[in-house]
Amino acid sequence: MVDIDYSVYLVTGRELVPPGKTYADSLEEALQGGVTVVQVREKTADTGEFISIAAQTKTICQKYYVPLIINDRIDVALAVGADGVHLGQEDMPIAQARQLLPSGAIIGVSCNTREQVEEAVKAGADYVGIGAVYGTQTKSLTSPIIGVRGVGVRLEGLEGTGVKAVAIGGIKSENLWRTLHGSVSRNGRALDGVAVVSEIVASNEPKAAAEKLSKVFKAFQWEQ
Ligand code: TZP
Ligand code: MG
Repeated sequence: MVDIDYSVYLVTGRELVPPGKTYADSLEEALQGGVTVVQVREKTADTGEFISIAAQTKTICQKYYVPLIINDRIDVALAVGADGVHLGQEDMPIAQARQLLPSGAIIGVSCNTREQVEEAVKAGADYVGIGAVYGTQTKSLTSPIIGVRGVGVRLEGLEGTGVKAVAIGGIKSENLWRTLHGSVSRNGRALDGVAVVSEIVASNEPKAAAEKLSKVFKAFQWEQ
């Protein structure tokens, strides 16, 4: 199986796309700027709409050889032949999702606590989404904000495993450097990527926004 590059992980938010830009244009510009994974997150669409947005997203992602992940919905992932799913703590357990998805499918899990990270590892997740790191306008949070040190503590739960980690929640190019540095665990485990919604989607220049994130991430990796 190919190694996934999680470095600049875009989570969609169609309602945040600025007026005058379409969802498809915004997404394509973001991919041109260096987004490496796309997750379609749809909290308001009905199933039919969700499938059609996911299918449209897949067509665009394929042009850039970027994997497509579907938030919450195994059925939507199967319907469009996505590369994987992202599950919340309240969604289907990983073991069941694995049984339904084709072999090699990517499964990611949202984790707020270190215990949740350890559970996700045991259950066979491919990656964890750790957060929220900072406050965010994009989602009304139901779990505590953990801060960069909090991310580091959760990364300790991944040491010695092949499970990847991205951080999410309020990440911007302005805070990316300190987010990456401040979250390295005591034993040197670092993030594999950062997931953002508004920093890219709400931008009038999604390409430049993605480029900035990508550049900072590459500089960080170079140092590791
Ligand atoms: N999960 C935790 S925070 C968040 C999600 C989906 C939203 C992050 O959005 P933004 O705009 O990057 O802060
Ligand atoms: Mg969910």
